[in-house]
Order: sequence, then structure tokens, then C-alpha cells
Amino acid sequence: MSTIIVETQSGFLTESSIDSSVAEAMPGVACCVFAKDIPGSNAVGPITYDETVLADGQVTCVGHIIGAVVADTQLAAQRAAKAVRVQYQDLPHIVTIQEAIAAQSFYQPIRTIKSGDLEAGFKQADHILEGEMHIGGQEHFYLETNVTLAVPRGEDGEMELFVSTQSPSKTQLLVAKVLGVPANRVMVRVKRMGGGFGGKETRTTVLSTVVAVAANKLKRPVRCMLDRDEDMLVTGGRHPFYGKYKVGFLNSGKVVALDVSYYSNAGNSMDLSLSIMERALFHMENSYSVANVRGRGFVCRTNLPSNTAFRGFGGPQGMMVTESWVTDVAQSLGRPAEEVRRLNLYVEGESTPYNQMLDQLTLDRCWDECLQRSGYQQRRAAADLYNRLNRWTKRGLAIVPTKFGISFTAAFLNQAGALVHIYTDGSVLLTHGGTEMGQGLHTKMVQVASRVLGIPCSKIHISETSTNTVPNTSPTAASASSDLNGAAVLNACQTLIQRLAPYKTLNPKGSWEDWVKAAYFDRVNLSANGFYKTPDLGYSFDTNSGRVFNYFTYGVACSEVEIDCLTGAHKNLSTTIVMDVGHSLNPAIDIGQVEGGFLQGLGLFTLEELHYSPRGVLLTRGPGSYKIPAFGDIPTQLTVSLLRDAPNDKAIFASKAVGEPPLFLAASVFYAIKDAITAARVESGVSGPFRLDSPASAERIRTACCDRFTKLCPPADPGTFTPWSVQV
Ligand code: MTE
Ligand code: LUZ
Ligand code: MOS
Repeated sequence: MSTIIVETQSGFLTESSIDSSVAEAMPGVACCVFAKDIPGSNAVGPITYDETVLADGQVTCVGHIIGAVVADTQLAAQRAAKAVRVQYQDLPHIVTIQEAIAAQSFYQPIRTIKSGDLEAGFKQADHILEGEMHIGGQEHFYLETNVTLAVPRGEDGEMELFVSTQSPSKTQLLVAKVLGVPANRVMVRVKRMGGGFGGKETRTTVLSTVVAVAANKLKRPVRCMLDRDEDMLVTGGRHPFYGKYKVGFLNSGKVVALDVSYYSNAGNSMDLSLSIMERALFHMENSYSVANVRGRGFVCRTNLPSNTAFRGFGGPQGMMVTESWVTDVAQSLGRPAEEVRRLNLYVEGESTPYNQMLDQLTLDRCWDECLQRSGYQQRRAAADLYNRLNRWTKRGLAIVPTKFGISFTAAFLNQAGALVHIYTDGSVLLTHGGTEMGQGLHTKMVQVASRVLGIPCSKIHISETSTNTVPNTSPTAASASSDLNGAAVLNACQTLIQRLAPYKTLNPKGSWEDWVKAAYFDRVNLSANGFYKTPDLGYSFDTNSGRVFNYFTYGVACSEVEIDCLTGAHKNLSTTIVMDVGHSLNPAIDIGQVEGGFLQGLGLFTLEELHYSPRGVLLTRGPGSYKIPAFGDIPTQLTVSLLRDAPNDKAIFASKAVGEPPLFLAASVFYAIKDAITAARVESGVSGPFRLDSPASAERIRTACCDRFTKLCPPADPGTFTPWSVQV
């Protein structure tokens, strides 16, 4: 199957303007599928039903799916899809955040978090400065693109789907809605994904619902896997953000007031954009205590493919702006940024702007250990010397903390289930609500079951995730899956252990297999389900009270870079990370997660840049034009250590969530680059705060270096370096 993707800007589409007659007559073509073929509802979306399965009338972005062609081979389907003629009438459109602000094109509500007394804070301040920053979006670039196989079962409207998704339950519900059948007729199965990174939390239904409609129409199995260019065009990515801030601080560097506004480019539907903006606001102070603060979040409606969850879920964008103002404060006082960061770091017992008290805080331990392990002071001295000796290459350093809130911010999602069967030969089939995407969740869940049941991991098997074994599951997201599913697995295994206890007592020297057999012959239920919900959650924006997060994962990274002031190229010399993941369930997996998250963040903040035409056509649709990190981008020296002796009493076996938190630590590379640029500017006689947008691409580094050559060029719009692309 191949999808027909609109290649125009937002336009008005009528039935008569689609001509599929040529396509339908092509060899191998089984049929075309359009909105009229949807038996149930064409109104879909993960939370708000503000999307279509197949465009009907209005097309709201380049990449909005209009229809599909089903053929006997992929090639035949793709050829036929190109032969479908679509005519449309151009409508006004909004592409960039700036255009959305000008048109006041915002999704509602506009969120605000306020704490302290902003006016009094600014009065108390010795200095006030303002600044702004743009952070570009990011393509998920999972190795496996979106894919769905839908198999109609020919009875009672049943359909079975094999989907590469983080959300089997959401897929089940939406497919049922689109087919007009109850959810109990739709079974979704997920063996594993070749990476998800948030890109398969909701946007997978853009494809899976279409494949289901096609399979339903033909009453035959239909499969579709998007090509890379289609996947990049259609399924959206990380939200670009624009942040504007005003910060008040004392001569000492202590920040006393912050007024910040965030604007995100959400695209043509709501998707998860409100939750993503909320998470950005919940991270607006990163790891720093600010007594008087107001943060506002504006979610911009634009004519781009809907943006969605991406590792960090707005948190990194929120904290990136924080680090910008921290850097500005240090630069305006002429103080080392590292001192200003340390001075403002939270201490135990303080509260966040959303009134969550911080206990078991390990930020200071991570900070001190990172400073020491990286040899920060020696490196600083060596870099200063290097910079005195070199005019056109400069070195820079930055040490950056992070604090990441663990829980879905929508409280109801913080639940999980498990189903455990013991077979009479003693082998165990384990199922839980989470999906495997390379993060090692299944390995960790087997470890949990092994520990509770007291049997080796080799006796336990996880086959897949499916909606008919564990129902009503939350997406595998928010880094919380081992916390949530781990506790549900623990719950189920404890039930089984209790049921087996009498047989163990009767035969203490027996084996696991003996007890299982004895229980079976005694007619004991050897299958149990488990359930867990995170206790004590329930934040309200109206009252700014109630717990948002179960706990926080902390980390600190120190990075050193070298920039070439004349080309804008840079080298990542070293990064030292200290991460608090509690008592790690599996240190090998967790270190891999820290390294992977860091590298993905490094791509976000220094390499990856989506280019759009002024009409909103995505130009970067493959690795040839979109640069993701490669081996050479890994810091020459990269050290990851997990903080010792830091048990977490809020999650399974004293562990902590790890998946998303380390991504932001790549900001240390960005701010090390900014530090190196600062050294270059000083030699040109320029000092004080300056704007640097993300990613720190070669163009941005080069132009920010501000020397006699850059003065020859007319000043570019920040972030806009080529006439054919715009910053969205
Ligand atoms: N690691 C790999 N290898 N592949 C992925 O797709 N997704 C990340 C993170 N680590 C991802 C990954 C994201 S966005 C999240 S939310 C978590 O894994 C989800 O899994 P967890 O809850 O089990 O940590
Ligand atoms: N998904 C979601 C998430 O629905 N809510 C969240 O809070 C969240 N956080 C991180 C990643 N995905
Ligand atoms: Mo991750 S962005 O929560 O899938």
C-alpha cells in the first residue's frame, strides 16, 4: 500500500478535484481508498478529535494524507499513487511561530504557572535583562519507519493489527472508531519497534488507521511501511520553540525574578502539544531556585504536519531557555557561568514554581562529582591558555545540570498492568503494558519477575505486547514504563508467589518445577494479573497545587569543545556525565540510555536542522540533507557514571527512570560552544550577552564569532541563513 500525500500548501479540496482513474487502471493496483471508504468516523486524534484519517475537503498541511493506493507490490502502489491527480485551491497559511504570533493563531488554553511576587522580585533585583532564543525542531529518525500490517479476520468485524507503535491501546481505540466497531473486535500486537523516541506515541495512527480502512475495504491483509522521505514529511517531530525572557538578579548573581514566555510550533492539530507545553513550563527553572516567577506557554497553530512527543517532551526546550538566561546573567556580570549556576542550584527542601517540595535532592552531589571527575578547573585553566595562544580556534567549557520530572503530567496515565502465566513445566510467560523500542524495558521486566519469583531470567519469556492480554494501557512514554509496569509485574508475581507458598512449605527442598506441578495438581490458578497506579498525584493549574511528579531524575554534564572561528566547525573534545538513576535496575542498559539520550540531544542542539520553504514544504527529507550524529560527533572522551548510594524510595527496587532525562545534558555542548564563541568575540572587542539559537550549526557559530569578516556580510535574521528556507 502507498499513501497519497498532498504536495501542496493548505488548500481546499473537493471530491471532483481528485482523479484516481489512471492510477486505478495501472497494473497490480487493487483499489484506491479515500475518505468515503471509512465505515466509521473520519474524525480522529489522540486527545481531541481534530484530525482526519483521510482529508475530506480541507487539507491543512503539506503531508496531510488524502488517500491510499493498494497494489500487489510496493513499487506498483507507489507508481500508482503518483498517478493520482489532485487539484486544489490555495488558501492563506501560517508556517512560522512569528507568523502565528502575528495572527494570534494559538490553540487554547494558554497555560500560566506563577509563584511568588514577580513585581516585588524585579524591584528587589540589582539588574534586569531581557533575551530570546529559538530552538529548532527535530526529526525522530528511528531506524524503522512507521509500519502497519492489518489482517481482517472475516468474522464479526474482527481485525488484527501488527503495528510499530508505543501505544497499542490508542491504536486499538482509534482503529475501532474509524471502522465503526467496538474495541473488543480490534487486536493490536507489538513485538518491538526499531526505535520510537516519542515519534510513535501518537503519530503512528496516522498510518495504522489508513491501513485498517484499506484492509477493511478489500477484506484482505494490507501492509504499509513508509519510505524515509514520506515518514519525515508526514509524521511530524519535536516542537520548535521560541522563548522570550526577562530576568532580575542581584550583584551576587542570584536570580530573584523571572518572566518567561514560550511559543511552540504545534502544526495543524493539537496532538500532545498542550501536554508538551505544560512539561516545558514544569521545566522552566531547570535546576535553579527562583523565588518570583511567571511562565506562560502559547501553543501555535500552523500549517505544518502536527508536531508531537520527542524524548524529553518539551522539557529540553524549556530548560534550554533557562540555560540561555543563566548564561546571560553570568556574562552581564562578567562572572564564570559555572559559579552563577552553582549559586542558583536548588537546595534540599526548596519548592518548584508549581509548589512541589524537593526532597532526596542529589543535584549537589551530581554537580560536585561531575566537577571533580571532569577536572573542570584544570580544563578551564588549560582552555584559557589555549585561547590566549590561538586566534582562529577557540575552546569552550560548560557544566550544565538537569532535573527531569518523572510521571505523565496527565495523572490518569500513571497506571499499568501485567499478566503472568506459569506453565506446568515451570516456564513463565510474562506480559505487561509496555512496548520494547530498544530501551531495554523487556529485559528489566524479566529481571523484576525473576527477582520476585526467585527463578533465573532464562525461565521467563516476553513474547509481545498486545491489547488482548493487558488492556487499557498508557503509551510507553514519559520514561516511566519500568516504574509503572515494573510495579505491576511485581504485583502479579507476588500474587503467584503467595499461591505457591504452601507447596514450598510442604517441600522446602523441592525445585521451582516441583512447586509449580504440586500447585497445578492441587488445582491452583497459575495465572495472575497485576496492576499499579502511582500514588499521590493530582496537580491543578487552577490552584497551582497538588503533586505533578512522583520524583525527579537528576544529572550533570561537563563538556569541552573546540570551534574553528573561520568555518564555524566544531569538535567535541570531552564530556563527563554523572547521572542519578537511583539503584539502577540494569547499569549496562542505563549507561546505554544515558549515552544514547545525550547523543540524541547533541544532534538536536548542534547538528540537526529542518529546512522548510516559506510555503511550509519540508525540504529536508532524508539523511543527505538532514545531519544526524555520526561516530565522529561522539566526544573524543566520553565518561558516564551513575551516582552511587542514591536509592529512590518512589520506584521499583529503588531505581529511577532514565530514558529521557539525559537528553538535555547535551546542552553542555551547546553552551560550551557558546563559551568558545565568547572567547572569540572578546578578541574582536565584543563582550556581554548575545543571542545564540539552537542548533549551534556551523553558520551560527561562524556568524556569532563577530570579526572583521562577518562585518562584511549584511546581518542575517537570527537563524535564517539561506534564502530558500525559513525558521519555523
Ligand atoms: N531508547 C531506545 N533505544 N529507543 C527508543 O525509542 N525512546 C526514549 C527512551 N529511550 C527510546 C529509548 C523515550 S522517548 C522514552 S519516553 C523512553 O525510552 C521510553 O521507555 P521507558 O519508559 O521504558 O524508559
Ligand atoms: N506523554 C504524555 C509524555 O502523554 N504525557 C507526558 O507527561 C509525557 N512526558 C514525557 C513523554 N511523553
Ligand atoms: Mo517518550 S517522548 O515519552 O516517548
